[in-house]
Amino acid sequence: MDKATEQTLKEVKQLIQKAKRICILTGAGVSAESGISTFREAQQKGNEPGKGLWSQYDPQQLASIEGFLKDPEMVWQWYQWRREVNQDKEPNPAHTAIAHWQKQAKESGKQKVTLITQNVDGLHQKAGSDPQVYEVIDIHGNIWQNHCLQCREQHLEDVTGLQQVPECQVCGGQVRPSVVWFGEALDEKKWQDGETAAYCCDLFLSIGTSSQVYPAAGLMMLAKSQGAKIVEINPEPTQSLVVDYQVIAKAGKVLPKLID
Ligand code: BJW
Ligand code: ZN
Repeated sequence: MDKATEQTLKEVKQLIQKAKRICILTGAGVSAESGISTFREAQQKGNEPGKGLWSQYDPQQLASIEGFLKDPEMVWQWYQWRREVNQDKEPNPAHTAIAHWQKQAKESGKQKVTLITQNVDGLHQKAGSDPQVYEVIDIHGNIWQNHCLQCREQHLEDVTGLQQVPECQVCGGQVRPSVVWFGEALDEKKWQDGETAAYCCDLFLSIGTSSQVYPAAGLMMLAKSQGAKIVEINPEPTQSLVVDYQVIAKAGKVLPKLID
């Protein structure tokens, strides 16, 4: 690690120690070190090299309501494939450090740490950021859950290996993954909780996200408008103008150092 990064880390560590209300926004980069392709990387490479079938499709087209309506089977199979790829993946030191921080903050009562994740892979939860215990908001949903497109009934049955779109037993509609696609509104309660956390925080950490997808990307601006310090952790820094501290490094490398 170079001198400049070491210095930034030192300053960010001090900010972390002083902060009372922390809001963390994570993106796909946090799961990269667990072996899950980031969204835009997948877009460039066509998911994973050698994964023939999907290399000809654009994830941005598939992760949309238009994509599903046009070819439900193909989109369903894409999610089935991603679930298969994700099922053996484990949290990495970035997930663990955040979970540890949430636990420590709750026990000491000295800090409030809200985690907002755009990731649907469930790895934060697997690392111990349990939404039943801590403030954890999965604003883009969860790839492991399904619901009916038509009546929104949750479908809890095991769909492992199922290649055809399941039919809703209540209304006969199509069952889909419970994730937020392009063009869809985010869950109102989750979004309100996320906005409140960003609005009230004194320190905002943006970790492993390209900050290109709205409304999530707007949370950083909201925090800044209320005087919060903004820290970004990303090996490829974004162009965001509101960032106060840029930690140009992998999340799994630096988060355990920042939070101990
Ligand atoms: C590392 C690392 C390491 C690598 N350590 N870092 C305003 C302006 C312009 C457009 C819009 C706007 N408002 C809305 C829109 C439209 C659209 C949008 O934002 N489009 C943009 C592309 C321009 N937004 C929407 O449609 C949203 N809905 C909406 O606004 O609805 C309005 C409405 C209201 C009322 C009624 C109806 C509608 C919904 C957005 C949903 C996004 N869904 C997805 C798919 C989820 C399901 C799935 O996974 O299949 O969410 S898209 C995809 O992008 C996914 C991600 O959560 C999201 C964000 O991506 P993320 O996490 O930032 O990943 P990457 O790949 O972009 O970046 C990874 C980063 O990690 C990189 O920077 C790397 O360098 C870094 N990295 N290794 C740390 N080791
Ligand atoms: Zn239904």
